[in-house]
Amino acid sequence: MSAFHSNKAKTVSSQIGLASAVFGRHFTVETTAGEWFSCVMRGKKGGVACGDKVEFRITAPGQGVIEKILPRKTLLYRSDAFKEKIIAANVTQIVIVVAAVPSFSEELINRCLVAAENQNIPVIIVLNKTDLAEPTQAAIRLLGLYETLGYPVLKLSAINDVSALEPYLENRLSVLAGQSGMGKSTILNALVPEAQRATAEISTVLDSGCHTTTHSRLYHIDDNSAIIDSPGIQAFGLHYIKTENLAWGFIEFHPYIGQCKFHNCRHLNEPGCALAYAANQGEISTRRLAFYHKLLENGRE
Ligand SMILES: Nc1nc2c(ncn2[C@@H]2O[C@H](COP(=O)(O)OP(=O)(O)O)[C@@H](O)[C@H]2O)c(=O)[nH]1
Ligand SMILES: [Mg+2]
Ligand SMILES: [Zn+2]
Repeated sequence: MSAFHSNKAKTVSSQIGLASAVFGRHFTVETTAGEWFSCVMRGKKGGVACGDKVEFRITAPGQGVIEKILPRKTLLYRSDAFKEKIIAANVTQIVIVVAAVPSFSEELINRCLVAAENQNIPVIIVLNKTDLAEPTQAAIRLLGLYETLGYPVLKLSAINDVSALEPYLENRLSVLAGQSGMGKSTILNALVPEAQRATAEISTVLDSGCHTTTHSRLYHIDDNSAIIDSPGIQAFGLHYIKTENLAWGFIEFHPYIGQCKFHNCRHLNEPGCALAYAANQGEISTRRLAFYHKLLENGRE
């Protein structure tokens, strides 16, 4: 072969892969052939998220440079006034994990639901640690509201058995969301034994500052199902949701949007507000309307 041809052969090796691990500016990209490459992004740009389909060029055995992120089907991210952080790309389901012990934040559930509705991503809520029977009762009552809104609430004791979760994960790319200590790593290790994510003991104050999960990773469950574990999902800044779009994040508000007396009603104290009326009539939950108000008024960081 001439020198011309062999040079050319070196430069045409652009490939498509899946970003399956993100460590700051370093990425693992895997191909459908099952090869793994340690990659960086071309130039200074970051922005590759776990779950991204990328175009990359092999630069050395096992190494590559990501040249392009392919268009995303969904993008789950959070932001405050200063910066935004991508949590995962292309996910088709969010699994919110909560447990009665330690106590969970209902506000975080609501923030997560707003982000999910914004991207049209289905959600399931997993109530873990149901072996802790007594505290679990109160959590079941609280989560009843979300069940009536149409979000499945699955009761689980991950230290015993996660098989009830498996059918929900089939043929989807899911992302695990939830505060530290809820049992996400325990669930993941049970689903994907080779994951071996470190589980954290959260019994002491010292431990609570030590997050053992430090980077985003995608784990294959089978050929068509995978799950992403992401550290960035404890806080859920919604700075990017515009005021006029916030109500759309509350699924049961949808029928009332546009029915208020004022077309630019913010659903606070305006006269003729259809949402306030619906809450008075018991058609929507005052708890959810209060979360809406909180997000509207206190900023969405
Ligand atoms: N009782 C009980 N404890 C659990 C269960 N699942 C996880 N844990 C414990 O909760 C703690 C936090 O779990 P971990 O998986 O690290 O939570 P993560 O921070 O959400 O990843 C660990 O001590 C786990 O052993 C469960 O189903 N029942
Ligand atoms: Mg963990
Ligand atoms: Zn209104």
